[in-house]
Amino acid sequence: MKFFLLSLPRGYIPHPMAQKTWTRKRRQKRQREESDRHLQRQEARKARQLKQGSDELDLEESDAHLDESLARSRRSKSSEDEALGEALDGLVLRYHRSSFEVEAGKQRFDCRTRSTTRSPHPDSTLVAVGDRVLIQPTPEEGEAVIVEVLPRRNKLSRSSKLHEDIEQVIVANVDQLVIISSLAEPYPKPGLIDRYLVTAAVNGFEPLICFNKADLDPDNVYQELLDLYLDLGYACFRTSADSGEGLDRLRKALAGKSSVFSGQSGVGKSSLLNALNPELGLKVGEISAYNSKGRHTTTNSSLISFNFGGHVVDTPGIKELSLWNVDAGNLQQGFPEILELAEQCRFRNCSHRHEPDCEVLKALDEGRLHPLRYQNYESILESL
Ligand SMILES: Nc1nc2c(ncn2[C@@H]2O[C@H](COP(=O)(O)OP(=O)(O)OP(=O)(O)O)[C@@H](O)[C@H]2O)c(=O)[nH]1
Ligand SMILES: [Mg+2]
Ligand SMILES: [Zn+2]
Repeated sequence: MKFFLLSLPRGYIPHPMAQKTWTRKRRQKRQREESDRHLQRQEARKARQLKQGSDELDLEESDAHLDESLARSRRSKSSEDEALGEALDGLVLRYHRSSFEVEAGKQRFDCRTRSTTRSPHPDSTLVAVGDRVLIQPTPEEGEAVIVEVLPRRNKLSRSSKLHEDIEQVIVANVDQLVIISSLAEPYPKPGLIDRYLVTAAVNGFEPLICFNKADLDPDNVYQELLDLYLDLGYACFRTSADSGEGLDRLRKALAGKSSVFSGQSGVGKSSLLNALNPELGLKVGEISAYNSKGRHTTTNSSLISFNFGGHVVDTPGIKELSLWNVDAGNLQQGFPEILELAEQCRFRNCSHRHEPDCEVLKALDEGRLHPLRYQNYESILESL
């Protein structure tokens, strides 16, 4: 149709109906192109936002939020040539609205990044909580610029929901990953626990599993689940921020270490931290705030020092953990019992799903491998 119209002789006056169709089609095409351009702009903005910082990502990102963050980064860009003070070593405590709170010596600075900020990790979140950085103060009291991000010892990452190929670093440089689950409101999600265990094994964290809200499970309904992880050799805790059960033991495991608390929203991460160290006064969800949709009370990760030594990063609740850097080859590191059985499989690269002489499938059949763990292994493998 397009070619037909284009090849018409000059001066040809189309039939009014044909003219109408032609104009409508041109308008539709223009609208389509405009909407494509809008989508591309939105995607690019989201990608930039994701690379900036790792927080607030579980929350629905409104366009207003993205616009605000862009306006701020423009503002910091306009002053890129201002005089800067001497470089200081700093630790990133918090990310909030495109600005990083950094501790350097005894001082705290409100820091921004620049287009020239150097980083050894070009393909991941530019600055994450827990990062060691070099900052240079600006003439503005209490403000500084992050000039360099130092190499990360390890990192708790996941792939971004919006862009699977972007690494989102939730926290960097911690020793222990404390997987917080609750025995009720919400009920434990073993699938999520196993995803965390895989992340911990692949990224070199010591995993601790904490089952909170023990006061809501007086009959020990989940004892079998706790025993399952205990038998596998993981450090497990049954705690209650309300009654104080298990807190002494957990405090001992955290003292002097750097840890991160992570888990679903509403499981009691912030409540537990307040109970462990009452002066913290972290904001917690209102009583019975939990509902099946989850409520995000903590909206930004922050690094907090314990009064009994060591520090911890309290993080916003997550709904799911999309694994980063995990493939069929290293997945079994999070399933040590499967890794051990795999040594006796006929094939070295056995996936333990359909291969002949598979020791894992045999163990599953004979009840030597817990079906829940096999089910989670298989479902993670399928999701990779
Ligand atoms: N019964 C009982 N309730 C608890 C316990 N710990 C926390 N809660 C309640 O659970 C709700 C959520 O607690 P938060 O500490 O805000 O949970 P969170 O994991 O920090 O949640 P996000 O910040 O949204 O990720 C609050 O109403 C707490 O009072 C507990 O051990 N027992
Ligand atoms: Mg919280
Ligand atoms: Zn096998």
